[in-house]
Amino acid sequence: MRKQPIKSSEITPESVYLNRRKLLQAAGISTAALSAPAWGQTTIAGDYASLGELKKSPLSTDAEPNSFEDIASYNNFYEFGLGKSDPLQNSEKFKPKPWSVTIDGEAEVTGTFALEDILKPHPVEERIYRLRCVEAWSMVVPWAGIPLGDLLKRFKPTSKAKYVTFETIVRPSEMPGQRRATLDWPYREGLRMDEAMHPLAILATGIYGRELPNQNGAPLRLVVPWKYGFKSIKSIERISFTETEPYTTWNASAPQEYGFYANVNPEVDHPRWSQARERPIGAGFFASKIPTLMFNGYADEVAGLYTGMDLSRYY
Ligand SMILES: Nc1nc2c(c(=O)[nH]1)N[C@H]1C(S)=C(S)[C@@H](COP(=O)(O)O)O[C@H]1N2
Ligand SMILES: [Mo]
Repeated sequence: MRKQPIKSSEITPESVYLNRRKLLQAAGISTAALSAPAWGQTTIAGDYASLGELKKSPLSTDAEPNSFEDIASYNNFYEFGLGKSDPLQNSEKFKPKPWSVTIDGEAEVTGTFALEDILKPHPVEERIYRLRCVEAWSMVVPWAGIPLGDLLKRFKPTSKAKYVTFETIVRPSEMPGQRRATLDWPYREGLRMDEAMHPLAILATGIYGRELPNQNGAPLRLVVPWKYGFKSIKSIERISFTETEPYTTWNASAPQEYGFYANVNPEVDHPRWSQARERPIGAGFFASKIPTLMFNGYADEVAGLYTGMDLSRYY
């Protein structure tokens, strides 16, 4: 009897698999499209409006980005269902335009603003970041976005503003996942003020130089590259400044599994699996996992935010 699970190398040697993928790519065949169900929604970059010339950010990783198809067809967005292809399949009816964002809490400037108006003063940059999901997969995404801190400062947070929280829109008529209580809607996430002001944190409005697909969080989503993906809340309609640590959806649903901080940390395991390695999406299911880096590769930039904190306790 076979005691060990079948090794991937016995089924499809990695090199053969990768070469097959390269051959298909060279022939102009998208491997994502090949694996998409025949009846399903597909997605191509050309369906989305271009954002024009973007400033390239020196804060980008030099890792090779995933394809547009990978990024826009393998998603976590529970408002549209729990499966990775559900957000693409079920988000077609979602209307990200027109959009407004409410700013409230501990700030001098509060109110509800049209999205165009709050974004207007900020030049959009391209930031290539690795998104590391708590489920131990990752992908590399060329985001288009603006530094979060630059936008927040315009609302003049008061000295009482110690945290900033974000809420996803609630629209069950367009978001079928919200018709069931799979999470406590609205999806909520938060950052400590100094984290929110860090130049690496951005609000994204696009991928691959084009408007955000619905399944990636149109029209506005957070991206915090040193934290697990669940912090990067999608389709934001409210931003609040608070004095105390805010309620956050995943932390409230399973506090032993999802901390408030959610910093990528290969040394602190999830209670049900190791966080030491990750599976890059798009490399093929049988490709080797790669090591996860402390703070997702940004230890030099962000470790100072957590000096003196026990990261196994504040996970
Ligand atoms: N509103 C909302 N935001 C969300 C989620 C969600 O279910 N709802 N999933 C999170 C998780 S777990 C991840 S890994 C990222 C995935 O972003 P992507 O689909 O653009 O790769 O979105 C995050 N933001
Ligand atoms: Mo995630």
